[in-house]
Parts: sequence; C-alpha cells; structure tokens
Amino acid sequence: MNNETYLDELELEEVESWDELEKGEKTAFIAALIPSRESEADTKASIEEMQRLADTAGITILGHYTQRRNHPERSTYFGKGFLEEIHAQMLQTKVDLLIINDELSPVQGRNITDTFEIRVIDRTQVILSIFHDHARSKEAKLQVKLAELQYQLPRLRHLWAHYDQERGSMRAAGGSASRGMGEKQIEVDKRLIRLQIRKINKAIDQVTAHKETQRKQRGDSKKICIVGYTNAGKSTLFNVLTDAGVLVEDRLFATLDSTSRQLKLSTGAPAVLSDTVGFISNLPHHLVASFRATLMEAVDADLLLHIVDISDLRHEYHVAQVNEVLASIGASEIPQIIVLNKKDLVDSSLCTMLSRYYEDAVAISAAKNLGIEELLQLVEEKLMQNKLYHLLLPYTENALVSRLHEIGKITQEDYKEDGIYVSVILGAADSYLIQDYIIPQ
Ligand SMILES: Nc1nc2c(ncn2[C@@H]2O[C@H](COP(=O)(O)OP(=O)(O)OP(=O)(O)O)[C@@H](O)[C@H]2O)c(=O)[nH]1
Ligand SMILES: [Mg+2]
Repeated sequence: MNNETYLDELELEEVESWDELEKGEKTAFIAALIPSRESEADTKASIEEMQRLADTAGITILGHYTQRRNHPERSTYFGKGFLEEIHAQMLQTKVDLLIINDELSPVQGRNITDTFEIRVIDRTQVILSIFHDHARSKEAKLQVKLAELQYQLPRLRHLWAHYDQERGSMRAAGGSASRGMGEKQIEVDKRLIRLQIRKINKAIDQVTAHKETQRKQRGDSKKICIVGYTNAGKSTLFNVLTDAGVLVEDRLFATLDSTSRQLKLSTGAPAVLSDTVGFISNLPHHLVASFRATLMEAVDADLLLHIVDISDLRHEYHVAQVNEVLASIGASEIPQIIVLNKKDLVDSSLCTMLSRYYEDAVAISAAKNLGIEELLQLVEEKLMQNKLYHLLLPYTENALVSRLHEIGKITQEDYKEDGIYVSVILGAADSYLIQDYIIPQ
C-alpha cells in the first residue's frame, strides 16, 4: 500500500467557521515589535522577510510600522495608541489587512479585531497560507491541514460569536431566537476539529510507518539529506547531484515534499540522497509537528548537507535558525557538511573566510555547477570516515601503492624523481598504513 492509499481513505468534513484569508484581500501593512537589543539591520531584514512571505502569499505590502518595546502587550500585542493610529491609516489608505510579524495569541488576535476593528493576520497564518497553496501531494496537503486545524482550534469563535450577538439583539427587539446557539455551535465545531486532527494524525502515523519500512528496505545504503533555509538552493543541488528534475523556483517554500534518489559515489558505496522542505526563522511549531513524516528524512540521515545561501546577508543567522529546527526534531547530533551555496554571487574572499570559519564546509554554486566535485569528495570522506591523503612514497614502497589501489581510491599518481606522489581516499581504519608518507599540507 503506498502513502496516497492511506490518505485516500481519509474523509474530512468542512468546518464552517474558519476565518481564512479571503481571496479579495490583497493589500496590507506590516506591524512589528522591535526588542531594544535588536539592531537596525536585523529589524530591516526581518521586515523584508515578512514582506517576501506576504508577497509569496499574494498580498501586496503598502507600508510597515514598528514599535520599540521588549514584550508584547498581553491582551492586544501592541499598545492602544499605536493600534489606533494604524487603524486610522488603514482607513485612509483603504488597506485590507494588518500583518503582525509574529504569532498572536488567540486573545490578542480577537482583541485587535474587536476593539480596534482591524482585520489582522499573523506571520503564522501567512506561512500556513503559503504552505496551503504550495502543497501538491496528498501527504503535504494533509500535513498542512493538520497544522491549520491546530492553529484554528483555540481561535474558533468569530462567526458564531457574531451570530449570538445578532440573535441577542433580535430577541431584545421581540424575536424568539434563543441566545447561546453560537456557543453550542463552537462546541460542535471544536469536537469536529478534534476528530479531524485525530483522523489525520492516524493517517500520518501510517505513512510514517510505511516510510520507515521503505527506509529499512534501503538496507545499508547511506542516507544523506539536504537541509537548509528556504530558497537556499536545496532542490537545485539535488537536481545537480541526481538529475531528478525537482521543481526549482525563486520563491519561498517551493518544495514541501521530500524526494529521494540514488546518489552515485565514486567508491561505489550505495547512498540515497533526499531533498526536503525548507526552514525559516520561527517556523510555526504546529508546522514542524505536522510535517514529521516529511522531516523524518532528516532525522534518519547519516549525513546532512546543510545548504546556506551565502549571498544573503543574514546567512549566519539562517544557519543558527536551521540548527535550531534540527535540534527541535532531534537531528542535532547528525554530522553535517556546511554547503556554502551561490558562490557565483559573492566575493571569493568571503568564500575563503567562511570555508575556514565552518568545520567541514565547501563553497559551491549549484546553479553554475561549481565546486560539486569537492563537495562529493567531502561527502565520501564524511560518510565513510574516508579522508583524502597526499603522499610521497619511496620507490621501494611499490607494493604499498598496489595495495592502496585495492583498498582506497587513488585520485592522482605521479612517478617523479624523488618518489611516487599519490593522492588517495582512504578509510580511517587503513590510515595507519600510510602515516609515514603523508605530505604536510
Ligand atoms: N545565483 C545562484 N542562484 C542559485 C544557486 N543555487 C540556486 N539558485 C537559485 O535560488 C533559487 C532557489 O532555489 P531552490 O533550489 O528552489 O531552493 P530551495 O532551497 O529548494 O527552496 P525551497 O524549496 O523553496 O525551500 C532559484 O531561483 C535558484 O535558481 C546558485 O548557486 N547561484
Ligand atoms: Mg526546494
């Protein structure tokens, strides 16, 4: 039975009162809270990222507002005066929405809407809406649906609360509708949502178990997974290494599914490479949780290729954010190679500096096919605990050279006057053979 079959069996009912992003709503302001320790550059980058997310979700940003304070207001996130000012500006400019660059608590979202009459959505909703639009496979769609339902559950009320208010006033005017219908309806909806969450979780459990079996069948193939910030170039690299033809796009979260292909290593050792969903700072935790079937690829890997877009000024911060997500899914102990991508867009001195700064790093351009050989070499080294050695052997060690041909991979062999120059990739267990002949680099 394949993944899709488990998921086909799943029937979900629509819940009426989800306050979704409506299609007509296309313009917005962004509002962000700036902690006092945050630098101007970081604030700018964070708002730009929010703008990029909004853009990907099909919303045009017409301006942004920031307020410097360390903690959000418990009940309204921003202060009263600030929200009133935004409301006035929104009316004047006829802007549809306010996007908050953070996740609002259910109470905050409700109060901003009710008290200040601002149609508000938060960063999580924007990301969920992108995931919703980009999900192609049934598995991805269900994982997104699960995250949406979990986000929605504590926030159910809008439609039905209004229903109660209307009914209440009708009764006051002599109508006979009973008050409290809305509250009952919220309970019904909540039950329905919980039921759906259980059903999806069960289906995802089955998919996870099925994938687990598939992974076991891969036997002793080494598992390598490409991870990284969204838009870093994961799928581009995946295609270069496997000719898979996975979708590559200059947009956030182009990939939501994981795809795996055989990777041919020069040692002939079997390996499987996987491309997967990208990460972002403050990735909504519901998404991380519901994408567990997809993220298993990373958790289960023998080696992670952590790909970094070094043309992005915030690359260092992105590395930290990706590592944070990896830690949250239990993948922080897996060996990593830092793949410094898009070297075609930056100064070579930056590549050199970063290659030295990170342990096990290699600079490449996936799009321009640069540095791929070096990357593969490093992959082999890390995977097999193999290392590349440059040796100078005396002619009397001819037998050892023959042996190296058998047990390692010779990448260069030169017979010169002062001896035999050999470059060889060798497993850690065999390295004692050549210790005396290593040329110091
Ligand atoms: N200049 C340059 N552009 C690159 C390079 N590698 C990838 N890109 C571009 O970066 C963009 C994102 O590439 P993808 O491979 O889709 O990135 P991804 O990490 O898979 O992104 P998501 O799946 O959305 O998380 C595309 O426009 C690529 O053409 C590179 O080495 N140099
Ligand atoms: Mg991708």
